[in-house]
This record gives sequence, C-alpha cells and structure tokens, in this order.
Amino acid sequence: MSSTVAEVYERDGVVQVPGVLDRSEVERLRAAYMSLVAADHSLAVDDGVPDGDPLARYPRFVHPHRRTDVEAGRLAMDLMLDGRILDVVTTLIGPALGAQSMFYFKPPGARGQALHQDNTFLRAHPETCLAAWIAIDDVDAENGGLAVVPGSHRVELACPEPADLAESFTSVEVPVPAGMQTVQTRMAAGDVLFFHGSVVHGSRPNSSIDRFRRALIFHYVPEASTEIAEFYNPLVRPDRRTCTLPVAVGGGPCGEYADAEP
Ligand SMILES: O=C(O)CCC(=O)C(=O)O
Repeated sequence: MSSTVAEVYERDGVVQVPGVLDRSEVERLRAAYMSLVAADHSLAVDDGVPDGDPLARYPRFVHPHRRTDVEAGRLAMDLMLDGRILDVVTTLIGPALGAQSMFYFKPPGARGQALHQDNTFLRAHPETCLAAWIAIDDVDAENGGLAVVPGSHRVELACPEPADLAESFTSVEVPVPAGMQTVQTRMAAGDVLFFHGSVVHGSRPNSSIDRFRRALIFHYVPEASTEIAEFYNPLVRPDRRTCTLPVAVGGGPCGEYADAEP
C-alpha cells in the first residue's frame, strides 16, 4: 500500500482511491440492488419520507451484508471483506471489523443528506469508525455526489443545527468548522472514498433529470474497539465470523439523528 493514501488520510481525513471495482462488478451490483428494491423493502431505513417522494420508492437500505439469502446481500458481504478494500482499511486504522453496510439509490429528484459525522451514530470508542463509500454510478455535484470537509476530523465542532428539509431527508446539520470548506467530490463508478468517522460530510439533492446516484457504503471500526452502538452488533471479522462489542450509549443507523442524541 502506497504511503500516499495513508498520508492523505492523515492530513485530510479523506482519501479517494480510483478504479477499485471494474465495470462488470459495478453493473452486477447495480442490477442486484435495482431488482431487490423493486421487489422488497425489508432492508429499508424508515426515514419518514412522504408518499410520492422519490425516496419512498428508492429508500436507502441498511445492513444488506446480513442478508446473504439474496444476491445483493452476498455481494455486499463479499465486498465488505474484499482485500482491495480491506487492505486500505487496515492501512488506515489497523486490523478492523465490518460494522455496517448501506446502499443509497438516490434517484433523480431525491433529496440529499445534510452534513454530519458518522461516529455520532456508530459511537465507536476509543477510536472512531472509517467509511468506504463506493460509487456505483459516476457521481458529481449534479446528481448529488458526496461533499466532504477535509481536515474536519481534527477540530472541535459546534452543535448540530436544523437542516433545510427541502434539501435533506435528515433533519439536523453539523455546521462547517470555521476556516474550513466543503469540497465536492467527483467519482467514477468503481472508485472508493475512504473517510474518518469525524469528517463532516453530506450530499445535496440529485438535481439531474435521469442520473441515479447509487452508492454502496461500508463502515469499519478498529478490532480493538471497546464499544459501539447496539445497532451495529454483531460485527464481521475478516474471516467472516461474527463478534459483538460492549454496547455504547445512544447511536443508531447512520443519519438517524433523533435517536442518536443522548
Ligand atoms: O451518500 C450520501 O448521500 C450520504 C451518505 C453518508 O453520508 C453516510 O453514509 O454517512
């Protein structure tokens, strides 16, 4: 592993690795999740969106890796532990456990997710979590690609504020720390963005007419973690065995602020 990836992560809390998945892998993931969402919403997070909202038809899915009875779930489990991703994770945070998988469909017209920090939800201690955000489509500002605040993993943060519900399906927003800026990512399908659990990040609406912005997201925590929010137990070891960690107070699925506040 090139030291550059670790150095960029150390400096910015976020690093993009291009071309981790090839086109056929991306197409297979896309097809598996589109066919699952057309038939079954049992993995959907209840984000309380109204009927008619694009996210009612295409809700985000959580923990698909636990559903190895369906192809989408098997693909998630395989990829969560795939060396191309896990080797980077291990370089950045040491030996790790898989804590969460998520799939966002984000169709045209869908709202985004206001700025937040993932460890608010995972509550991993004593270190934070790490996200691997895998682009399943080409993503940019127009279709609501992820925006990140480099360096925000190093600063004290202000309290969350109400989010603009016309733009975000979650209700609370972490302000951009003083002197820092939001940077819009541009990713090709198959690229992976790794980011620290304290990095402020989020996304704007998908304002395109016809470009889905699908993403498969994994969260990892160091194997040496001493606790995590209950929602993430059991975790997955690199050899596929599961394990549990002592339960931290608060937390919940990524983005569910109301339940996350102690
Ligand atoms: O993909 C998005 O729009 C937001 C995802 C995110 O922020 C997260 O997984 O924590």
